[in-house]
Amino acid sequence: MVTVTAVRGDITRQRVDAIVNAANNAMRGGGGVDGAIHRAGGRAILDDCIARFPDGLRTGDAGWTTAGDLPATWVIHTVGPNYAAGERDRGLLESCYRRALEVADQIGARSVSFPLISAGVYAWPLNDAIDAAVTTIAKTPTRVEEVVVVSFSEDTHRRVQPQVHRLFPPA
Ligand code: AR6
Repeated sequence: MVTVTAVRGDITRQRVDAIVNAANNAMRGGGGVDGAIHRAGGRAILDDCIARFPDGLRTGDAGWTTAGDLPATWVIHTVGPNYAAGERDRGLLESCYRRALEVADQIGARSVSFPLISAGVYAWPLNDAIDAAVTTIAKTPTRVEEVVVVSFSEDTHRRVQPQVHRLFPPA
């Protein structure tokens, strides 16, 4: 059984097996959480992205690289739909969480931290982004034992926590 918790913080500091990155199709770094992960993890992440994803990554899909200098072992990269650019298929956003958990199972990650995919630069409406995250994590069969939903701002964390508690009541 997976346990899910919500925390406020910087995902690059998480001591888990894998952290998830909200990347873009090119898979060569960017702003937001992607920029923070590449900055903190160092050049090894970009080198691995170039080696493993010569053609980038499709929206809704996920894949892994080293985590470089980060405390985590792996970065699982996924590409959320760009709501601001008119990509509004919620199935694609749910697919990011499902595929990221499948990749976690492939590599044997047992603890995984997620940011709120598409909820920043890609401008997915926040409450729906939270609902997609929590409900998809709840219904995806996985061998991951511990999921942490990491919010960068206190304001976002205050919205995420009740949704997590609704589906995963604290012991
Ligand atoms: N730790 C945890 N969450 C964070 C961090 C952090 N260090 N930094 C930002 N967030 P975004 P997207 C939150 O914009 O919407 C990039 O340029 C942020 O507050 O990072 O999927 C990529 O290269 C928000 O709640 O990702 C793509 O081009 C959430 O992470 C594009 O942005 C996601 O915001 C992807 O946009």
